Amino acid sequence: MAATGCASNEYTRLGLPEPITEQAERVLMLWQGSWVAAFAVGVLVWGLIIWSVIFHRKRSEQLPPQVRYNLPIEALYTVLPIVIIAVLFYFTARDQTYLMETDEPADVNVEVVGFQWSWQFNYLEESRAEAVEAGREIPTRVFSVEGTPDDVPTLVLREGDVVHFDLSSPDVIHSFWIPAFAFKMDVIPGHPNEFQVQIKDDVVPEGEDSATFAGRCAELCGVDHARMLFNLEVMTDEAYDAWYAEQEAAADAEAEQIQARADEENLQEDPQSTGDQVREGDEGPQTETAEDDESTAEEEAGR
Ligand SMILES: [Cu+2]
Repeated sequence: MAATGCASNEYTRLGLPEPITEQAERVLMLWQGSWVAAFAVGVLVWGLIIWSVIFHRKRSEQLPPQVRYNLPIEALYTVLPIVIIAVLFYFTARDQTYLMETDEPADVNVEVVGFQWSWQFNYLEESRAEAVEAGREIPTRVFSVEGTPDDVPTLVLREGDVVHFDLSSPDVIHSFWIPAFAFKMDVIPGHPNEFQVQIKDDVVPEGEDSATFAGRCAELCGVDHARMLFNLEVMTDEAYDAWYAEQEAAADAEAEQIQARADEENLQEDPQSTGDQVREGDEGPQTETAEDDESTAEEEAGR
């Protein structure tokens, strides 16, 4: 079973989806290893039961010798489960440490914002930890992909990339889950979570630009929880570069537009303030002096 496990087909994966990250590969090994261990224990127990049933059936009316307190057997009953649990614990702890590692320099940093009820993927120049280390409070955002329950967002990643995820939520606890990662992590307001994956090299089928996978929220977070879906699109080098450049250009264009609009509003504001002065002047020479004094007083109080 362990040998066929390496072939990784639908049956040997024992219910897990095909892994698309190195980390998911490790999760699959742990999953299969646990089943092999459980199956071995099962075979032993079933074997002993069958052996007892066949070779120690009731043969006469005579009561068999009554024994109790067989010390070696009692010790075995205690020691064996401890050994089994210790082995499972060792591999679980070892793999958990590996899955939570974030030391490797990432090719891309994505901030995942889970909100009621969709997702926002912010592509960053650096991870949150790197920004804090460099003395900046928040990392610089390159562009952003935001979805709604009706228009599910697509997280785009590149084959072979090390991807760093920073998770955050503005409202309640969500859970960021991509089944093909064999991994999910809670998205908790006020508690920054992070993890990294290495996307495998052979995710996109030969001759195609990308492969699409499902993503969802795995934490009941409110009435529209079931609509918190998203897609993961893993692209080839070329397709990803083109997509990334397009997003960057769109973000730049939008920023320019916002800047232009802000400039326009500033220009409009100036004549407005002149208008106020004109109106004050219209009210007559007596009140003008009084109001001028008042406004000077207000200004000083404001300072
Ligand atoms: Cu949610």
